[in-house]
Amino acid sequence: EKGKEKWPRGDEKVWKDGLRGVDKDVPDITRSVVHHVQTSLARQAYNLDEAGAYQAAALSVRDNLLVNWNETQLHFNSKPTKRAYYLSLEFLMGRTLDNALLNLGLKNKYADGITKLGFSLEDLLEQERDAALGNGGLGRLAACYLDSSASQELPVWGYGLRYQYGIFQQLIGPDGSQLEAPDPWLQHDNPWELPRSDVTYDIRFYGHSERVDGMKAVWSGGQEVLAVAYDVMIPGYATKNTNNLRLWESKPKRGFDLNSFNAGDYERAVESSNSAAAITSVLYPNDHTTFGKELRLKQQYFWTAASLADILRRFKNLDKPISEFPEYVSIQLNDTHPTLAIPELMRILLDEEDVPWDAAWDIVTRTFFFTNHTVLPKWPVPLMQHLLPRHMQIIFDIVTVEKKFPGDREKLARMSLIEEGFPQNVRMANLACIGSRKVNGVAELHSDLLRATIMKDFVDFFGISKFFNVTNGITPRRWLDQCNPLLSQLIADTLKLPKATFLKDLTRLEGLLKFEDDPNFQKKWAAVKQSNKERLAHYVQVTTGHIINTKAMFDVQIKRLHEYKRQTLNILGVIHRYLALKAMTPEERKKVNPKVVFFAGKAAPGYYIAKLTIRLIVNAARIINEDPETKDILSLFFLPDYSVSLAEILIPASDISQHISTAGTEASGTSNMKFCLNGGLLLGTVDGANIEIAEEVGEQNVFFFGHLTPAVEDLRYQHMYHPVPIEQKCPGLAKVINEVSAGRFGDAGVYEPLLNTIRQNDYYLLTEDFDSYIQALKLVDEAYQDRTEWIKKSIRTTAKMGKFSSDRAIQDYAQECWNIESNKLP
Ligand code: T68
Repeated sequence: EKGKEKWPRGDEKVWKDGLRGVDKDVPDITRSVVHHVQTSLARQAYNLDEAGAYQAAALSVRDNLLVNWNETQLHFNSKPTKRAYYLSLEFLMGRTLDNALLNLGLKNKYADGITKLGFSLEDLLEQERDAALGNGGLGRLAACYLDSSASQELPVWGYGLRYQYGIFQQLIGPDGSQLEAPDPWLQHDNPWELPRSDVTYDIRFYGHSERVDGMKAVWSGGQEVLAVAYDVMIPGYATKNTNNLRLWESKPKRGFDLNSFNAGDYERAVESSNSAAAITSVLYPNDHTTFGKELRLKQQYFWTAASLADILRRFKNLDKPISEFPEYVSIQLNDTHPTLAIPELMRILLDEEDVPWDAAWDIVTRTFFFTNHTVLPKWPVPLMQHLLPRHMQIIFDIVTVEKKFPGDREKLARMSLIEEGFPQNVRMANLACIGSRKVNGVAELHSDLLRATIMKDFVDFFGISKFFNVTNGITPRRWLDQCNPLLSQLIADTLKLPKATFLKDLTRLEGLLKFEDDPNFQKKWAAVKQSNKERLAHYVQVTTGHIINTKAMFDVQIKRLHEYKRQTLNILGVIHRYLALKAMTPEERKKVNPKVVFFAGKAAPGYYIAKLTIRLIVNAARIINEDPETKDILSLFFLPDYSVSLAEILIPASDISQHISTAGTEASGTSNMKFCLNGGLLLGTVDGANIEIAEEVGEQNVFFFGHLTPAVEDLRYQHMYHPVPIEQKCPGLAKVINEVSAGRFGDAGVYEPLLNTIRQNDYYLLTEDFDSYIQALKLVDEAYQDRTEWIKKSIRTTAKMGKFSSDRAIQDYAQECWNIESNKLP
């Protein structure tokens, strides 16, 4: 066994002493920070600003992570271990310093040390820029899963891309529209990554593929690009285990093309080197819809090919026959984005490892697991043929083999990897499905829908057991302890448990149920919420200048802007409320419970309708917040540039949050879980994980409204073929729409395209759900009047969130799919 070999060089004791890292004592911490100030930053106490102090503190914490990271890798390499790999084009990590300190259990000590050096840790934490290499739920889920894998001492690595620019920065222009600016997050040194200039792979594009014998081929020519590894340390909570997230950067293979350079064609030489660097330059800012773009396909192949080469190299160190690959490697495909890994592994096995077709396909289909999150991307055959000729050949070979399956023609056509048409398309979801051992959706309803609709033919063919559910989860470390330290402490004090107990086993929160009737506890519970509301109000005051009434109910909807998520329903509901308030007498208004509504979220830059919704929210806020008659009882904010860090302030402050997608459209949702964990109640449709949340906390503790999934299809059909004018269908909504249309919130005319989506075929069924939505909002108002009962609901909600820990979700994957085991560092 490698780990038991004799010490490689020098005196083991001397080495071990040096490797022990920073001791957990304050003098050692300050010494290490000062050391980094002097050596890494070449500064002194005289010229150190907060940004510098943050860098030095981060480098000092990073030293701890590196020691643990190294030990973890050594530990898992010391004997052949099965590993799982999470392939995700997005990892929405947010900030690292606070999380790392909490996971290492060093936060208080560092706070003391930093204070002694004349800074405040809280201020330094604010210096860090979010790592925002993701669009929304899918990317944040990947980040939560890394935290849970490390915290449970599982051998899991993430693989992704090191984009130079993350999700764009959102600005609001003078007319209320979203503007986009780049996010150069790597402008300052990033202390949380480790460049691995020795870990590189050549990745080929274009060229031609020539069959050599049978199913084998040689792929040559074209363009070669270098993939360079950057490692990001992922510390587990209350464990030394520290996993790895490996991100790839693209670089030209040679500085530039010397042939062109010598021939005097300088521009061409630089162009090809630029085109290599372009691959990982920017995250595509479209959630759900990016396909058809050559650079996007290049990103997908570059990343899957580099990751697979790396995984194979690690496997080869084990000296096992290639047929045992699936015994040591499981690969989870996060949506269809990494599906090219399937033909890529086939290519390696066939062309480089000399494995016959059937044996290769057997290895592939025992290695991959596929999680579906949303819709079904397709890639045009001609584009793939040009960029990846060998992979297109393999996909056609898979189709040839598929054709030998028995079955009726129509069904085969539906299941085919190739969609006929001009041009033909490759259906990535079908490829991911047939190339994987198992397929899952991300909440019960979503998995049921998959099995009943898009995967139905595959269920008939492969059997139901290939298709299963893993309900999403969130990490309680970041989404309770880090973002809501007061609540975490109150829970620990009340349950008389160390935080680590419930942060590692979230079902322990159920212990809070015993205290729901205790007035003293209720008071403390309410005080925590109040102080989080004040923290948010402070943020809003500093960033926008507005003063918020923190005694008001805080109502929050924060997520990507999307028609299906129906922020439009929310803003029209707010306007409805405003009009109702305006119609009241001053006496009547005095009885109304004040409310502050918060929105945040980005729209894809090309998503015109979603951007109009932002504009309407912003401009409605400008009118409503200035209205002296109502501003004390209703105000409205669109907080720009939504991010993980902003979510960490908003979520703990919410009394009620909205998750109001048209039934059957939100695969799961994960912020719903975050709000509930922090004692916010939920107003939502019967969709995604809302359903399972209600099952846990009890339907009497959530506010449901709207049509159910089975009704949606029929309603849409009626809208299509038997349209009814909106004045008739939903007079309340018609009135609101008319006010907007008439220019009451500025810009008469500009909102017409948005309003027409509702007036015309109303695909997302706002006219169908509006009345019950308004009714549900009324119930929320009434419930909030009875503050004691509200607090009890809030306590019960938090207490029943155990199921939604990402630790549980990761255990589901580890057992159902990956077949890997925990292995704690001594
Ligand atoms: C989300 N999907 C689901 N996609 O919408 C959400 N897509 O219901 C679910 O909770 C979450 O995944 C986690 O399972 C996304 O976030 C994307 O962001 C995306 C990005 C690029 C391309 C396609």
